[in-house]
Amino acid sequence: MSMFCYQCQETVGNKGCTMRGVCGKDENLAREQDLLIWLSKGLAARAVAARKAGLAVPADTASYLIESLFTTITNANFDAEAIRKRSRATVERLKGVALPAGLDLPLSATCFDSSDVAFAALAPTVGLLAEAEEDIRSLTSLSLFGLKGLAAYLHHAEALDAVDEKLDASFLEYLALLAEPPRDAGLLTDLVLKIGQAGVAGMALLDGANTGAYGDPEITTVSLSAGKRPGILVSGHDLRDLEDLLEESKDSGVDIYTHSEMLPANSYPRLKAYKHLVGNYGSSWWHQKEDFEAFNGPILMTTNCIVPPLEGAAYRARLFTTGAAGFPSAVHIADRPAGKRGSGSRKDFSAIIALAKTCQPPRALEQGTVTGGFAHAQVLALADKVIAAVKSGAIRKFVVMAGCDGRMKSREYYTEFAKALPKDTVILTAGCAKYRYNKLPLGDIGGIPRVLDAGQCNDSYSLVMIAPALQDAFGLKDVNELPIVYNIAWYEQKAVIVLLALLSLGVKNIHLGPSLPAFLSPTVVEVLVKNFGIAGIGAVDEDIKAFNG
Ligand code: SF4
Ligand code: SF3
Repeated sequence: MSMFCYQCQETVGNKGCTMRGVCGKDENLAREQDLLIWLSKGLAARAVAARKAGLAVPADTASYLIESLFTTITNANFDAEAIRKRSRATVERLKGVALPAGLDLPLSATCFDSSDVAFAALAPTVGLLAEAEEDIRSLTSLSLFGLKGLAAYLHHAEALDAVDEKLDASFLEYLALLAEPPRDAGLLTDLVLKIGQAGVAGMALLDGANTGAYGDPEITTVSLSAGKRPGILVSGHDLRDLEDLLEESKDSGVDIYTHSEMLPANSYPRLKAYKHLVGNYGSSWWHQKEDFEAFNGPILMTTNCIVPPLEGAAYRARLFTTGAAGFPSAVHIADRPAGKRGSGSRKDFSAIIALAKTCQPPRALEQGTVTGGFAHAQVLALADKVIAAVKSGAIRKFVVMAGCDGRMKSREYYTEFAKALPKDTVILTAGCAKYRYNKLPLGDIGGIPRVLDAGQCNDSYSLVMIAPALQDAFGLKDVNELPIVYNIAWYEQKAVIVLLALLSLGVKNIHLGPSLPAFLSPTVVEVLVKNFGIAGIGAVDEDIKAFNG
């Protein structure tokens, strides 16, 4: 075994990637990530200890660690050198946090040697398997992966100037705990639920940041066809990167298209006001080899999910990354100078715009439109209509089918499931899972589309908000009495924090697929089944019957 990673749904045999990741991560990158995570826990532990002792800690410590964790989520960053650089910077930060002598700290909090020799000796010893006891490893992995998802939300919020110091302090505290976790399943289960609560707060913070900056998403018909001008394709989740690019390219004669998780950007009033944001191109992340090849112009990856391009792929030279995303052969666009949104501080995307002008327009992949913009404000604006439809029996059930898409054949289940749902059912979705059914002709119920797309996985908060609003409207005591069922598709760690957030809110009987996470030990699964009614997925027709039972 030259590496071990089991953080995503595509892990080999639903056990673990031990030679090379299905995602394309090799053993070298896996070790660099293990080391960065280990040092990050150490820096968190040191910072928490220093604060307890009343000593100063650099104000940007949480922000720095949030970006470090985000960098290690599945398909975000394949640049081992960039990760190594970050590990070195973490060691420098460790040295910069003074502590009173005699404190008993974990080794990761006192690692002051960032030489290649020291790192080479450490890296193979600090991965997930360093924890030998299966249930402890399962609970600490669940906590770590939840924190990675939370880090993504907090990082996006911070890009829009939304920071919650209390939440940052909780993030540091929980990460610090993982540096030397308590060997007690009860305490670790509490930690998991606390991370879920922080997840709700983090999602709320990001929701406020997105809607504050760009307005509440509104019902929008998004074109899927290709125009005649050269284009730039923007993928990932970072809205401020998209805004910077839109602003800088507005008079360039180049069109901007969204890809995968950037599709919901088309529904924000202040983003769709840019006339050269012309629509969405292609499908979810794992189709990018075909989509990017056909696009002809430059592609900007603002976050996950990157599929490593093959050596000879023509689009390789057109691939750019920025922020937490990275790929060794791609040009990485540097961070913007410090400065709030609106201050004129922007990333410099001129190289991408210049390249686009030399490229052919995109080749048309499809025609038609999709409709989005059903975040909480828009759904609640339709509340009277929705409630009347439920009361009249026109809508009998809502099915939350949020989450991720992925390449596994077993995910065809979600297309078949959406097709087989009774016609009086409405799908609430968020995340790239939607691409399994958002282009199907599923129709509407009295003008309410049968697929209500709340946005990115980052917008899952909308789904969290809609349930209590309906609960109030129907005067129900328990959110679990609502005609809402949950059939969630997961792939990477942002889906983990969404799951923990839902559990912390008391949502029960969530179905999770296409497979249960490999990092859940049989005992942890047993606890989740007993306390929360968590289940996997089965055959489409049986699941439809069970959901409607
Ligand atoms: Fe394997 Fe997923 Fe880890 Fe990649 S991220 S190495 S596919 S478990
Ligand atoms: Fe998708 Fe990667 Fe999770 Fe944002 S883009 S939902 S998988």
